[in-house]
Amino acid sequence: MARSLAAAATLLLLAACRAPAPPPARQTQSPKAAVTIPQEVPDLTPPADISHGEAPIGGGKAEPAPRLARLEPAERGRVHHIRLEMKHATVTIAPGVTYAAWTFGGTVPGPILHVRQGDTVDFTLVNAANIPHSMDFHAAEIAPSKYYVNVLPGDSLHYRFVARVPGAFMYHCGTAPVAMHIANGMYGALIVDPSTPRPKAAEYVFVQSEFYLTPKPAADGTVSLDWQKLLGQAPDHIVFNGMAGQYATHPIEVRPNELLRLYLVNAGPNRISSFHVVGGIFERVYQDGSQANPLIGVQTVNVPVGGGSIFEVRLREPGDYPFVTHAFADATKGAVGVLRALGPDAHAGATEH
Ligand SMILES: [Cu+2]
Repeated sequence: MARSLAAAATLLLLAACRAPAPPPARQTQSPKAAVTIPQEVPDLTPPADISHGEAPIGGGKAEPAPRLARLEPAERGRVHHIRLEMKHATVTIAPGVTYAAWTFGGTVPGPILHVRQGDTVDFTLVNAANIPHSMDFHAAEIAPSKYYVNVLPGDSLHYRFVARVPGAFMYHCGTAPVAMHIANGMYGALIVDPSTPRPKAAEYVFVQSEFYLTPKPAADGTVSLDWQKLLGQAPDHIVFNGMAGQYATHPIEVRPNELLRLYLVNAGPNRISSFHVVGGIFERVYQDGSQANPLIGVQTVNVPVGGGSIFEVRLREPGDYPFVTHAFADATKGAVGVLRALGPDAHAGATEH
């Protein structure tokens, strides 16, 4: 019995030795190679030592951020002559990262435009770039086939529209493929105040957007769009007003208990913004800018891609209050800032504890 078992084992061993060789792909993978596959291990050192400190937070006397978020008042006239030049430019999108962008006016986002309900926008678009571009104003009600047309290099386009509906509107290049033109930086915000003015507040505009980077910089050090990453919706940076974490390193100084009005326009091109102020509860949220039925007493509200909502909040005591998209992969990638409540209380009766 023992002998027959030994003989069977020998036969099995011989059979194994004669077995066909494994496929070449497997043969070339040594055990050492298998264990040296790089792992994406996050750095567990927090950039800042407070809740939601997803980026380093600036201390001491605050310097202005590279891009001011404060909303300038609308000009008094009822007709706004706006001329935007489309040009390709190098912009800084994160510390040490320069991007070969397509722009309205040389910046990403383009200029924040501000008018009142019923005002006329008299618009001239000039193409100073070397490929066709166009303009789509979400605040306008006009025929895209007439006005949102491609403008050739060196050419221009002029049209007018009435900003009939109040809100926080996106504008963007609508030339196909639109995702490419938006991801390269061709967007901005147009704020339309209602004809009955909103209550006085400190007002700020944030345009959220994404950048998808080529793995290696060009010879001049700039990175540019990685189209496959865009299609896979895997951005490298998600930013407010064109630069990762700029309002964390340069907090926005406000006063305790003053009414803050935050306009959040989500340019995308892909990611929903789940906007939230840490340590605050929104008094009112005008969803997608609608005046009807504002949300009252809410914590987090989604802003769809291509939409813009208006958030009102008061910070109840001095301190640093991060604002984020609560989709935290996106906050980690740069969509975080800080509102710093400092100085005298905006009104008596502030909570003390
Ligand atoms: Cu374009």
